[in-house]
Amino acid sequence: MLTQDSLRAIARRFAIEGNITDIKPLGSGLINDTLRVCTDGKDDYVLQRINTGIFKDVALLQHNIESVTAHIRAKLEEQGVSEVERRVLRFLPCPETGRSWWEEDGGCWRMSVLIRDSYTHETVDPAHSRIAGLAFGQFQAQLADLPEQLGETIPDFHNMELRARQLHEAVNADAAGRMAIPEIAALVGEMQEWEQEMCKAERMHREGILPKRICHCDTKVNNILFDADGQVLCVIDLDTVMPSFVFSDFGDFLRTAANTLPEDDPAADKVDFRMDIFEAFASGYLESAGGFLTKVERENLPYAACLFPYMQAVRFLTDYINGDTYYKIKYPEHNLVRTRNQWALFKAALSKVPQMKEIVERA
Ligand code: GN1
Ligand code: MG
Repeated sequence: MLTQDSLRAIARRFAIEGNITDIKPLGSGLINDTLRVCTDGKDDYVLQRINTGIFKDVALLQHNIESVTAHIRAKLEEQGVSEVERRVLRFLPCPETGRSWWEEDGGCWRMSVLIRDSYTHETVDPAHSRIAGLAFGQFQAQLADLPEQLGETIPDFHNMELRARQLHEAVNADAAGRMAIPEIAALVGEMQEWEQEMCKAERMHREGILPKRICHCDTKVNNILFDADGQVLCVIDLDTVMPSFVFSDFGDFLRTAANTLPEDDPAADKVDFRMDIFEAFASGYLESAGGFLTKVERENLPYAACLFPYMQAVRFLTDYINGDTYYKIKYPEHNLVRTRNQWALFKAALSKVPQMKEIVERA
């Protein structure tokens, strides 16, 4: 990381108000570096170093984010919603370039206003899951009439066929020599048994029976800001907002919220898939998204709940086999521990599909 002085110099490239009093780490993302810029003025700010190894087209990334936030802001204003500034992110321009990002020494930075008195949570109870379901369904509904075209900031991000192919490539290259570990070879084998079934979304899309819509694509629990009363303020972490199947948002929320443990907890034998969380989230989501979902989308929500633990297990294992080149890790086996956890979650979810189907039909 850079020194305070260089960070402050970067922060001052943006149109912030007040004097900077401190800059310190914020949040727990696995991709970008996120900092809180404290000031003596009205607002604090969030400064992020964009991971350009992963988000290769920053202009496209920021175009998406600017279109989405402007569209949501306009809708909220039109609806006369109070405290609009707390319900949608605001990115700051750099006066020198007029752009919403700053490039320096190979780094690419952006800045948004920190939403005061907001909280993120790593876990949720059923009541909050319902609220989150309403929020993500509403987010998709709000973006249904976005006039701009959004590009894919990471092409084929949630395309399971691509993720499966990347696993095969990692296995063949065996860059870190990890295929010699019996557990790894066994996990790869087990994952391949489910590959065809899990790739069914792409097949349905090719058959023309499954649309893409604008989705958030990273609906982890900790990407929602709540206020002190537990009401949803706004959805954050907009890097991956792009056209995708609605399964992305439904499945990725449950992947984090319905797991009895955090995604990197080593006690994989204690991982379970919480049906109370599923039921609450599905009821909220179907209430706000039910109006536009097709029959195929609706019927496949239980599949989505299995697909995301599966996809994440495949992605973590791929990264482990590649020698940990994508996700930030805190210790050498971190990606393997994550894989075991997500694989256990996938199996737990699979065993509950009949119950999930009943819940969706009833809702
Ligand atoms: C990454 O950076 P973060 O933690 O919000 C990843 C998601 C994964 C997640 C796993 C761009 O999100 O897709 O689900 O880690 N984002 C990207 O925790 O790959
Ligand atoms: Mg995040």
